[in-house]
Amino acid sequence: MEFQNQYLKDVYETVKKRNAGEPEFLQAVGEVLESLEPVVAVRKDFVEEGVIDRIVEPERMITFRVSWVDDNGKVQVNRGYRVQFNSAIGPYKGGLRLHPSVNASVIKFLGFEQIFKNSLTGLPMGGGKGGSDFDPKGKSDREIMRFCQSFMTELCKHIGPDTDVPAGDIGVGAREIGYLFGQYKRLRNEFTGVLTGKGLTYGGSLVRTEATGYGLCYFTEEMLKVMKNDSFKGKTVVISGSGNVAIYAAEKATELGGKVIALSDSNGYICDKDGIKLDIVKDIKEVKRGRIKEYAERVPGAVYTEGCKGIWTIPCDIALPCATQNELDAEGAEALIKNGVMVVAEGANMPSTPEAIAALQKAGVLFGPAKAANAGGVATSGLEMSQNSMRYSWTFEEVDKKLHDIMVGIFHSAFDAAKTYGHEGNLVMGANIAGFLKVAEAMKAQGIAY
Ligand code: NDP
Ligand code: 2IT
Repeated sequence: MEFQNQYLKDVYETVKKRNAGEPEFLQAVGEVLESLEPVVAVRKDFVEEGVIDRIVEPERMITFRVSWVDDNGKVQVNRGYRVQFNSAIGPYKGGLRLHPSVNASVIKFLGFEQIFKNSLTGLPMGGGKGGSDFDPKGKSDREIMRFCQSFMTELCKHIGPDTDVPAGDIGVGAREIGYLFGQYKRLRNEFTGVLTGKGLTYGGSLVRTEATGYGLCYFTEEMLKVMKNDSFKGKTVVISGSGNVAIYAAEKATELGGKVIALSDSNGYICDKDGIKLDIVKDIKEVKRGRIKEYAERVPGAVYTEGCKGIWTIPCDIALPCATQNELDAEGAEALIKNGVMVVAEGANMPSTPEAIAALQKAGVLFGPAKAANAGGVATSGLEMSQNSMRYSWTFEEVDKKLHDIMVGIFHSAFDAAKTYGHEGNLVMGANIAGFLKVAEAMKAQGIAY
């Protein structure tokens, strides 16, 4: 990480010292600080107010024991986390991730990115994130329920509809949100919009399930239109992952005229040159909670390849990484470039390594960064919060239209900020700068707590 500005350099040194051994967090902070070079050059006030020193330190980090009893009567212990990173523009907001790779570094990188993403949506939401190293794979519904109840028994002391509003992320979907919500209500005797991604029968919003994937495609469509006078029509699309984000990105990409030919999970990827049949994917992943490999067993002509990284060697026009952090590295980027990729837009959080981003940008590939491109999920969570406060429900069309307009707005905020600060076309810088400015102004206005 090379900084020209001495203040940014000093801040990053402190962050490195204070968060040693947290590579994902340092990666996320490094990228944002780099983007802020042209901002600090003209905004001495932010330097004087220590805004950047403050924004890189979470307001609060909660770590707790989650003990639960498995189906064999054996006691299991996991570690739970919630980082309440920044509340300058609204209550903490962000998902919960259940995956064995979860640790403080992963939760802090996600919480940090969430600050800027939420700001970009234009809705009043601060940044937070949480989760546990619990592995949901192979667990029964009852085990998931007992884990979620134990997790919420502690988490409920720290959250609330005007304080901190969690939602889903990897390993947390409608089933888990239901168990978490039930336990919150039981413990607090309160029916409130304390979580988003709720079921439609108890305060959930239409379109929240589809929102991240749909939003990613609305963003990508606008990026193609403005920057290349083009669209999804007739394009070959490769999508990594086969979870919530990947499935609904595939659905909308297909609706917009693209042909999705590949999906993956952590074991391997499938390629179906005729176009992926999403009803089969939904049955495998959403109904049976199975593996993507089963697609090739069910669909003649589809091919399964072991190992997930090879997915980027499939020739495509549009690549949408929708699985996890650092899944697209320099090698993957080079393979995409060699095969003539036109657009990479991130559905997952930080899926591309810094080396991959540099290679793609150098090759002139349109690059839509996660903070902007995947903000549709949390934006629709924000719309769920509004509907809960009003005790009202909008129709599918109403929410979808608002989501579409928010994604188009996010593209233009990022595009315009990049231009204003002298880096036209660089949406990584544009998204970081536009997201930062609103939060920084709010932090400055609210003063420093001595
Ligand atoms: P899901 O749990 O629904 O699906 C995750 C998918 O990614 C699965 O196919 C999973 O495969 C794969 N995956 C997870 N970890 C790895 C890994 N280490 N290596 C390879 N593949 C992996 O999660 P989501 O679809 O909700 O989340 C996907 C990404 O999108 C995450 O980065 C998340 O932070 C981000 N995101 C999610 C939002 C949401 O609203 N849900 C909003 C914005 C961003 P397997 O089954 O083998 O584990
Ligand atoms: O990374 C994300 O933006 C999410 N997992 C969604 C968060 C939310 O509060 O809906």
